[in-house]
Order: sequence, then structure tokens, then C-alpha cells
Amino acid sequence: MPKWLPLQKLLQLRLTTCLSITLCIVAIIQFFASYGYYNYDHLDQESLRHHLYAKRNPNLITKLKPECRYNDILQSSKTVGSSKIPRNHYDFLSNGIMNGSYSPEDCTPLFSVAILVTYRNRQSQLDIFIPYIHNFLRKQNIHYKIYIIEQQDDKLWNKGLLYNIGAKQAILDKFPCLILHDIDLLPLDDSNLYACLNHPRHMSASIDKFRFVLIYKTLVGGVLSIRSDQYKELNGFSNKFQGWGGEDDDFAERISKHNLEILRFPPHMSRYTMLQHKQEHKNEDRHRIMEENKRNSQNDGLNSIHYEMINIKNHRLFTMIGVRL
Ligand code: NGS
Repeated sequence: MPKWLPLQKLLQLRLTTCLSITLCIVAIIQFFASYGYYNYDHLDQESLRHHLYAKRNPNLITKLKPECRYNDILQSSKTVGSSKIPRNHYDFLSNGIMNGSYSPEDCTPLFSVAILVTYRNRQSQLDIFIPYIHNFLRKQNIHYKIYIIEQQDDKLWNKGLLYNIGAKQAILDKFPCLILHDIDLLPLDDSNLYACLNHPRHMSASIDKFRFVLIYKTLVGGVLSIRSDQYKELNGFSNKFQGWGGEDDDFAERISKHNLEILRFPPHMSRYTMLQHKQEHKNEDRHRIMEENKRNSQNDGLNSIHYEMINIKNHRLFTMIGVRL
């Protein structure tokens, strides 16, 4: 047997190991590159103003002021990096805010928006979210009001029902546009105008936690804007989802059943950072409920909410609706 054979074998072995490692790396890169959409379908930045749903709350007192302008906001390239988000707001000034509501001082807004935030036991996130979002929204020339809908019981979390409760109140208060907002998401782009379009808009299409890709095309969870009349038409959210997950996919199904589209702004206008938290308990029944609801959802939603209202408290920076389910 020639002397060089073991060395040749060793070399061969090394070569195959190197090859397999390279193949593995390529496969991993491929997997991550194909998981989600970097450049999802979206409206053109130039055409956005044609899609806006301009409607004010009739209760808003407007004095003789010129109409607010939105072009500069929609064209703004100002953005903040996820790592630059302030974690405390000791220097926060609440100028102009009353009961969670704000309207620009020197112009008449074209949009009135109710921001609905479902909540339980996340004080540290509330402390970051509230001042951040007020600072962000006060630059947008819109009239808005922040509602926090708090589940004050130990039952399983029911986000869909909480959104229905918030929407009912905001509609009673005559808001024509609802923005359903996770408390752990903070917008990064000034151009992400908090207003409704003529179709529902998934606003948080580009989140740092998901490497700024849209994880699937029908995702509407996170931050979603929808006209109040359309929310009523869809009969709101299903009240049946208890625990984490599924209620938003069920809502997407309602949107498509009513021949509405899910619109999005371009990725560079739709970036958010997600505050860290532990994963909620998953609802094991969520897929079954979604299947059931595909067949019948007419009597499950805004028209069938049961809850005990504890109180509605007006704080300076938000209105808190406390409920037991
Ligand atoms: C899907 C969930 C949605 C959820 C989305 C993103 O799998 O409710 O993930 O979740 N649908 C089902 O479970 C059927 S996230 O990673 O942002 O917490 O919104």
C-alpha cells in the first residue's frame, strides 16, 4: 500500500466537511432570505394622498384656521434607529394634550383618529409608549385621542373583545377612523401618517424583530388602521379568541370576505421597533376557531360583546377603559 494514502484520505475528508459546511451556510442564508417579504406590495409614495380618508370628528371645535397640510409629512425622510428610542421621558412636556387627546393649534386637521391600545400588566411598556407616541403624533397635524382598554381580571387575554369594547366607545365619541395599536410597537418613520385610507391599512409592515420583513401577506396584527364604518360593517373582531394568536388572522379573513383590501405604505415608511416581552400563552384552539368562523361569523363580534365596565378614567395622557370580561 502506498504511503500517501492516509494523507489523501484525510484531505478528502476535510474537503467533504468543508463542502457540507458551505452547503449548510448557503441553505441557512436561503431559508432566511425567503422567509418573509422585504419588498411587499405597497402603494406608491407619490399617490398616497389620493387614498387618504379625510374625515373629522364632528365634535371637534374648529376655529377659523387654515387647513393643515400633509405633503411634507408624507415626504419626510426623517427616521430614528431602533437603538435610539428613549427608554425614559423625564423631560416630556404634555403641552396641548387633554384626556389623551390633541389637536394642532395653528391649523384645522383633516383627520380625527382614535388610537386603541389593549392592555394588561405592562406598566413598563406603557411608560415608554405613551410619551413616545404623543411626541410622534403631535408632529403629524392630526386630531387624535388615545384609549387604553385594560382587561382587569385574571381570565385569559382576549384582545379581539377588548378592541371591540374600545371601538364601541370611540365610535360613540364620533371618531371616523380607528388605529388598533399594540403597546409594544413604536413607529420609527415620521412619514408614517396616522390616518385612515379608504381601505384598511396594515401599518406595521416592517418590524425590527422580523428583520424588517413582512412575515406573511395577510398579516394585519401589530398596527392597523380602519375606518369606523368599515369596522362596523365587518362586525369588528371575533370575541372567541382567548389567549395569544389568531384573532388578527380571523380579522384579515373578515376584511377579504367584505371585499376590502389590505393596503400598506412602502417599507421605508412602515418601520417599527418592538419592545421586548415574554411570549404570551398560546391559544391551542385558535386554528379550530378560525375554521369555524369561516363558516359563520355574523353573530360573533361587535354585535355580541359581553363584559362588565369597571370605569372610564380620563388621565391627562390617555383615557383608560377598565373592564372585566
Ligand atoms: C401568527 C399568528 C398571529 C400573530 C402573528 C405574528 O402565527 O396571530 O403570528 O405574531 N396566527 C396564528 O397563530 C394563527 S408575532 O410574532 O408578532 O407575535 O399576530
